Amino acid sequence: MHLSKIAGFAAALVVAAGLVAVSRGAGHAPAGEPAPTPPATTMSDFKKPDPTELKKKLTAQQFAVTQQCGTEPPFRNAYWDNHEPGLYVDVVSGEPLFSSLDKFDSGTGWPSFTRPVAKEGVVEKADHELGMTRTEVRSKLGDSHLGHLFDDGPAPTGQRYCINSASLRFVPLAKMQAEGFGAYLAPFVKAGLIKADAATAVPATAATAKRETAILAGGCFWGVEEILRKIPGVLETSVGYTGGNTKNPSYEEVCTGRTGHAEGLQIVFDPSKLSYEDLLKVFFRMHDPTTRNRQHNDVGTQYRSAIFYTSDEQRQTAERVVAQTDKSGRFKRPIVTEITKASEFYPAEDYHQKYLIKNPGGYNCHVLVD
Ligand code: MHO
Repeated sequence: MHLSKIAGFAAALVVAAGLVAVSRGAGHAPAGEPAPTPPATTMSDFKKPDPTELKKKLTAQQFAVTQQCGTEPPFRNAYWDNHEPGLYVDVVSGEPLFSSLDKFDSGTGWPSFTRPVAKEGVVEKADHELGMTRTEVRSKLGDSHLGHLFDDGPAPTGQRYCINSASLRFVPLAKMQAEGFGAYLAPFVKAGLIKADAATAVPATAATAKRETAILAGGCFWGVEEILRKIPGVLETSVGYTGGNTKNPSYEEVCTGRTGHAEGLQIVFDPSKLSYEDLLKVFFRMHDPTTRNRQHNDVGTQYRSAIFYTSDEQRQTAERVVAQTDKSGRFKRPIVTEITKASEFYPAEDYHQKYLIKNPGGYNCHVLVD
């Protein structure tokens, strides 16, 4: 671990010496601009969960990096090569830390920024490990270890915040408003990435927007979420356990196949943009509803195909879509998808949420077909 950080450090020195041209349009807003106000949610209320709780919520790597000052491998992490516009927040506390506008390709294999979104949002500490003095960067509220700060960055600050992806969660620009980070949109407007009216518009997830909830199960929830979260009209998704009897089940318990729970996806969608019927049609294009208690390699009741309806209207639509799909000849065998009234939905551990964003190339047995 330490060695890879030294290697990255050496690579950065090469970069700093001008041997490799890597700086790419970092810093779109002048340094020293007033820091935006924190998002609507009062972050200062944040209470860090105890280590046992955190171990359940985080991946082993997220825990090692944020709680034990670990270092993830370069190039094999979620965000080193992410070029999407948006905000990077602390994976533990959700506090805003870095902006894509300040991100640059450092060549080190770690996400690198010229500055944090707010200087007072991070804590810089001398670190004398590895026989050299470096500056450790930690988050203020979560007190997560984030990475290190070096003085060899590009303009406008000349600094390089070398950050572990494992300490971050990325909020795409399009979701910032809805997730309560509207106060951080102004620099993106200035950079021409979003229109001013879009930044001030009422977010789609506000109380005024129409919201309907659907709960679907179709095998390993990682792949189900990865496909459905991107369907236009889908506002929010969360993976979890539902349809069984055990209260607050853990992933390990559900894995035994004895809780009766299915790995499911709770979907909040805007019915004026996406009808429940169309959502179900997508559902039948992304999993095999004809294999009972099984989806590809994954076998067990937790992998069953199921529609958990949240209204009688949804039940009727589900029955109709199943009958139509059966008749259409799309599948050679009959559909065995269970249609059941929704019961309590228990959100899964944090490390399962948006799993394939956090673990690009991770296990996925779902594809969306025509
Ligand atoms: N076959 C996969 C399923 C994961 S899914 C979240 C695994 O064992 O990792 O059930």
